[in-house]
Amino acid sequence: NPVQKAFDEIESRNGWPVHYQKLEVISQNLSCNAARSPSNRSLNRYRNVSPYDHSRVFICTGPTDYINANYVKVPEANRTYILTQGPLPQTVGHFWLMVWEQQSRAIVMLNRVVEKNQIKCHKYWPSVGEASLLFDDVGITVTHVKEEDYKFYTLRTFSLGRQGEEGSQEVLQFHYTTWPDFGVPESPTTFLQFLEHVRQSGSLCSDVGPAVIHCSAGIGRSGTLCLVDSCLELVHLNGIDSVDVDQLLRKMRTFRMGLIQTPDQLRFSYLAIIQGCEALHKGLSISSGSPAVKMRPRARELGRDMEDEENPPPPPPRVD
Ligand code: PTR
Ligand code: PTR
Repeated sequence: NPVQKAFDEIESRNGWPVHYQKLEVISQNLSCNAARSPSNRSLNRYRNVSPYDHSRVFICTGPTDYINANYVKVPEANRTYILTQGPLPQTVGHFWLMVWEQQSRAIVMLNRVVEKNQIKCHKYWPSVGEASLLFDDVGITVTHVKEEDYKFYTLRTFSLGRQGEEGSQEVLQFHYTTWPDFGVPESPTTFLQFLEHVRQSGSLCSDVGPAVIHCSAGIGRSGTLCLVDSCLELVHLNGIDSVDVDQLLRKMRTFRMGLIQTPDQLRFSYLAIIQGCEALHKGLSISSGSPAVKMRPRARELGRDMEDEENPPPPPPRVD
């Protein structure tokens, strides 16, 4: 298995920082003009994280055509993802309008609203039992339909509607609540269970609109998830020998800058790919067929997504 072989080789010489740095190249000559235009500047969460013009997602029927989001396309794996920053108070309407226009079936959120005592993302959805939220600037209404808690993530279902348009759209939000920024999940096992659940929902399939993947900047954690998912899909379609993890990451970085932010996130991607691969090889699903632990509704603490790292949820068990 070439991925395992590369992993062992890098691991044996403590080579992750150097290996990661060698990937950080290119793309500097791709323009980000829309992000820098005076009317759009306040729509970016971070000054150093901008969408490339060539792959940015346009909003077609809104007050602006701009959002800090890119398509990341991996046609050989039949995947197109939208990667975006965690919405700001002034971009929440734009965010939901993008989900509506793109007919996305799911939002995958990999950060918490508050991390290290700072707001990393505006809470853009209504809580359980709360009234629907109406975003006036875009005419979108978001209603909370249901919520299920798992040990390391929450799955919410929303219903979207738009003033003056027919019909409604059901959108799932898979919210992984235990992944620190610039860090990695405790083990690949729980992460693969999460990814398996996203995949089983059909939200990543090419017959529905692209899933919207975000964290705070929409590059580090989001990039990790997409790289692992695409590589495992390639393994499934063409076998492990067809997969060049580094090469695929380089390619994905031409769609959105900075995907995967640390050597350890890259190492974690390799680990998750290797573990998912072993399960596929045995004819199992990527998470070895072991389902995520579901919490009884009573066990849920209110406002968990507002919690910060002072009181993190219990760490996952180490299985590897
Ligand atoms: N200005 C921040 C920085 O470079 O530190 C931008 C940033 C923030 C980049 C978070 C990545 C971050 O992580 P993630 O993409 O996982 O939210
Ligand atoms: N927060 C990062 C930084 O400015 O250092 C964001 C970033 C990282 C931006 C890498 C671009 C990067 O380059 P590339 O994706 O082309 O390797």
